[in-house]
Amino acid sequence: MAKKKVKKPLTIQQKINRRTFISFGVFGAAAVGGVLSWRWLYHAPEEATAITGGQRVPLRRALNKTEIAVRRLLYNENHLVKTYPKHMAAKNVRVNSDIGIEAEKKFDVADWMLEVKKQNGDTLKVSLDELKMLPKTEIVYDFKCVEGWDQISHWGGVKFSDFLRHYKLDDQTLFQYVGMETPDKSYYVGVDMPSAIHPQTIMAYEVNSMPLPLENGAPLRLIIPVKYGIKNLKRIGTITFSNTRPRDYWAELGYDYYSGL
Ligand SMILES: Nc1nc2c(c(=O)[nH]1)N[C@H]1C(S)=C(S)[C@@H](COP(=O)(O)O)O[C@H]1N2
Ligand SMILES: [Mo]
Repeated sequence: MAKKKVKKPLTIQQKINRRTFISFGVFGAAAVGGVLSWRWLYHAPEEATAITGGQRVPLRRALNKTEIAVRRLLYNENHLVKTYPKHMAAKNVRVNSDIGIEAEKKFDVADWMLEVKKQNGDTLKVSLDELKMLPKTEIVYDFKCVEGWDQISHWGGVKFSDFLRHYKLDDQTLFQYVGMETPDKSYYVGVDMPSAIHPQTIMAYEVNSMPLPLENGAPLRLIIPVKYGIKNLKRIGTITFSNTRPRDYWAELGYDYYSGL
């Protein structure tokens, strides 16, 4: 019968030595790994300066992934923003910021038409009267500006999703983003599709049941309650659809592209 080889048990000192060796090994590998990944990131190409810029490509990729994950965790696109009874709406609606709609700039509401540029190159032109024939949606909610003020206000217009459906633009919702610009192209926003087709997002032509004043965005402005004021573009001129982020006035200046509430 073959004699079983008996392993000699390790002494305490041997055990300590072995553990020390292993932990230094692990620690050292981690350190080398850290330095290597830092060098990899440091030498990685810089992203093109566009919507966002000045970051290494892999880092931006990670940032974007984190943004999406955090958003899914904290924010459900289907939740409804709190609404209020009409009597609680401010009688004097604030006017804030007029980029692209400056009073001295010549603009005639009568000449205005909404331009929708489809991805296949087709352009659809819609008049205000045509928009007013669609079902009207009203909302009273707390409008919030990143500058620190908010105001309960009452808006009326066409639900963006109703508009898309009516003009057979449903296929455009397969794109990830909607871009909107003022007719003079000096103020512009990009909005993720889930927020654009959110049931409370409207293109408003009324405030307090009256036609929208020019300084609040006449003839048509975006009211997107799931976003801060900066995304609520006044005087929509053109609408586009894309899978890349449309240019965004405030994101270019460092504000959060998403700007959700
Ligand atoms: N064309 C245009 N739209 C705009 C702006 C602007 O400067 N130009 N400012 C935005 C900001 S920062 C806010 S808070 C709201 C203000 O809308 P209100 O003037 O109707 O209160 O409009 C948004 N839409
Ligand atoms: Mo704002």
